[in-house]
Amino acid sequence: MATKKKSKKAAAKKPAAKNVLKLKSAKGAAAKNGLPKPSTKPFGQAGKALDGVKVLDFTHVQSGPTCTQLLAYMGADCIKVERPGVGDITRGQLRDVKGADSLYFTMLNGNKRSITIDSKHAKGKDILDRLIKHCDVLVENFAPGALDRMGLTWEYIHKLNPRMIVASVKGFGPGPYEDCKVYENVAQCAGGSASTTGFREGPPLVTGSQIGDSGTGLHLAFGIVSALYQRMRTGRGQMVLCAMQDGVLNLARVKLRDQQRLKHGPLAEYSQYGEGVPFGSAVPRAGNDSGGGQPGWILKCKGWEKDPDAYIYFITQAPVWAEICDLIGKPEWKTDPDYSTPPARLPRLKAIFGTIEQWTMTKTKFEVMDICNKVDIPVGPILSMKEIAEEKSLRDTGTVVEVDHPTRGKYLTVGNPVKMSDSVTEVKRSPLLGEHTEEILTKVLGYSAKEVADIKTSGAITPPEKPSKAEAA
Ligand code: CAO
Repeated sequence: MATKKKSKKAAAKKPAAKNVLKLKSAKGAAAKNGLPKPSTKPFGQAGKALDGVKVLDFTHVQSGPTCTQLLAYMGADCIKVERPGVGDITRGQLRDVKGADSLYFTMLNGNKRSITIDSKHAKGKDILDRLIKHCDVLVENFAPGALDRMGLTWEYIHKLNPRMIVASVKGFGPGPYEDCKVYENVAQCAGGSASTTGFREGPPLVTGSQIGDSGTGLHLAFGIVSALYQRMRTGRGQMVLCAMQDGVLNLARVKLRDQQRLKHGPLAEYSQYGEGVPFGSAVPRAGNDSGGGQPGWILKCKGWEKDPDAYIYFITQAPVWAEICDLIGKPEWKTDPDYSTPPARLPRLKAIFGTIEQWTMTKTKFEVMDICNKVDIPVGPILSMKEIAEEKSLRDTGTVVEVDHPTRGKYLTVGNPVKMSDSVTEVKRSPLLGEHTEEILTKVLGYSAKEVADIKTSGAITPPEKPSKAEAA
């Protein structure tokens, strides 16, 4: 004991220099990794994750813009190239306010700058060349072959800027459909989502979530960030391709899991098993069955007769079965061999959920949520978009953000769903068509005032003049 005490004392007396030395060697190790010294700035004040990354944003509609908006939220400078006079087609689609950019556009193009360039005009090509030399990443989601037809092949871009990452969304990867144009629902159908969504008795269904467009945009953003990281080692760019079919399949992978399980017998957690309906050779539609090993279903709540969203998703998670039995007034099910174990319950799920529903129908979805969560039963209210738009906690976290727009006024958008402690997102409104053309030409690309004047008269950044009636005649 005495020795221990002595050594403790001795340690306390050790000169601080030893500790300093240790810190020094830790610093040395960090330097060997090529990492700078840890910032001493407070978290959230050391810039943003993608500060300094320059993106030539050649995207349109939804999949590509989702990707570049995420990059912009993370701090990248996204320069959106749009066709003079027209812009991204979604500016004018599903318009709700006359003369203002649609919500379709504004909600997918925040935090970006807009420049108009006719990519098929000789001077327009010159501007694009300068942008390619300036930027780190080119993102596009044109129809297959469109970028090549502009003369912007991979070989051309790579020669001009070997560090450039060229990232594309296409409908399909190489194969029989590679030349096809693809929209959201085509991808949902071709990626295995539609055949596994809906009710057994009904047709395939597409989902309201844009897993083909926004889902693929998300995948592409991950590819771009990975390519940027690899470039730190290799010094060169690469092509990044995300096919929408692949993106949907990645999100529907549990169904490919089930396809393989089918070979070994029926899928016991699908309610058709309990109902005695035989399985075919492909994964069936499973209605509202839970995708995992804990059975769940959507149940009516108080007010369902008038409110189409008065429902709750209820999961009969095995570890809280006793709590469920007590809540719904069936304490005897805790010990009844027909109900007490998960396998015993599987053939009876429909009746079990029917009984639970008798209880949920006496409560609002929020009351069910409160009561069940107190005893750890996993449930989820079916929230309408109105409820989500008004939900205070989503506003507080910056997931739903209100921004002001010069022509449409205030609108709601979805902020960055990824929250980072040292890269804080400030959501900014989408740009007007060509709002930053002059700024980018002069401040980013270094064109002189005289050159800008020439470009303006050349027609490379302005819509083609309509011929006067006299000329047309
Ligand atoms: N200046 C001049 N021309 C321009 C231009 C510019 N700034 N920007 C685009 N264009 C031209 C393209 O060069 C192309 O011309 P050509 O076909 O004559 O070479 C033309 O505009 C149309 O491009 P597009 O074929 O991509 O557009 P589309 O409306 O016909 O098709 C879509 C739209 C989405 C089906 C198709 O782009 C596509 O399949 N993209 C890949 C998959 C994808 O992203 N789908 C998601 C759609 S929703 O997010």
